[in-house]
Amino acid sequence: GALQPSRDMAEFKRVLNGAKNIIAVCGAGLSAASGIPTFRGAGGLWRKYKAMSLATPEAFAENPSLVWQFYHYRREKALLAEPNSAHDALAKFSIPAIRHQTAPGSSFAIITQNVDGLSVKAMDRVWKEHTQGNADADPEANAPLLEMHGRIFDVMCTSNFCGEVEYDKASPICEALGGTEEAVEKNAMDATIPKSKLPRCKKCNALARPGEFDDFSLEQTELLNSLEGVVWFGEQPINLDKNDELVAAADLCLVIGTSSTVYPAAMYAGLVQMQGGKVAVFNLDRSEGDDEADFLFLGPCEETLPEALG
Ligand code: BJW
Ligand code: ZN
Repeated sequence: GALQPSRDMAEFKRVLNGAKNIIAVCGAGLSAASGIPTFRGAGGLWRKYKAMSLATPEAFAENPSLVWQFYHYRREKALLAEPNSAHDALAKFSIPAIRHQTAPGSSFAIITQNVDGLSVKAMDRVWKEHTQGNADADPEANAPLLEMHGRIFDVMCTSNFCGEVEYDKASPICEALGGTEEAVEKNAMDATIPKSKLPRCKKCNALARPGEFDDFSLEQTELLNSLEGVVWFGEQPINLDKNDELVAAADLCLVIGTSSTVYPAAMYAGLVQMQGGKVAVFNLDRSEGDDEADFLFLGPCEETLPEALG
């Protein structure tokens, strides 16, 4: 990496102009301006409970009520949220005709750790606006969006033998969780909802967890083996092979709104640099490893990113 990251936007734009394979590695700070609390750092939600201690299979096994309140709270936030100008800037940049004005001939992919679905929402809207009437315009083919930690609206059966997963935007997800948001805000979670009143599998009535699986085309046995929750510590992030491919090909890595403390996402920038590529960090504050970056743009990414990519 550089001795001192550059803060020079004009210089960044020259690097962008010469980049061939660009990836964006995103974290909770990308959605902060949309009203979704981050995990760590200023405005991080969890004072009483550390997010790290809630986002684990062990925490869920020990106190599913507590973990469900955490997820219910965030589901409700995500339901109300709209993409902000940083999501929109990335979505616009995913359209080749737009991107190729600043980065001619380049490819682009978004790897997000966020489970809120806001990047998908931004992509849907921006692609519709810019490709009116062209049914062939396929965002996935042009700019993959990888939600490596899953999706918060997926709800998965905890029974190994069932395999039921539903995309469920119900608000509240179950009666007992309805209205518990306020207690979460006040740091007064009363995590004593009995299992029988927490979300249950619609097929076999076992306890359900926030979850998803990543490939609808798999055969049944493979399917059962590939079941994923929203990805908790110790669990395998989704579609890692695809991430690895994109990272291996990248010559420019944008690191956006992440503390860069959670692996494997936290190591992608370093890998890109090791193969000779450049790294540009967009973060409100200093973050892990940013002194190694080639560029560092401190400030709200909803302001810095539209400028950098526009
Ligand atoms: C703004 C802003 C604004 C605010 N503008 N910026 C290697 C070394 C050491 C440990 C490990 C290792 N490999 C694996 C591990 C273990 C573990 C790990 O990383 N532990 C660390 C704590 C050390 N990793 C795992 O267990 C992962 N699994 C794995 O590696 O499996 C391997 C495997 C392979 C094959 C088979 C089996 C296994 C899984 C990690 C799962 C993380 N899960 C969570 C919850 C997801 C669901 C949910 O959302 O609830 O993911 S935890 C939480 O952290 C969530 C986030 O996606 C993730 C990262 O957080 P993020 O996005 O960086 O947010 P914050 O809050 O930390 O930072 C926000 C930033 O934004 C701050 O910097 C602010 O300044 C900034 N900001 N406003 C710009 N407006
Ligand atoms: Zn089930």
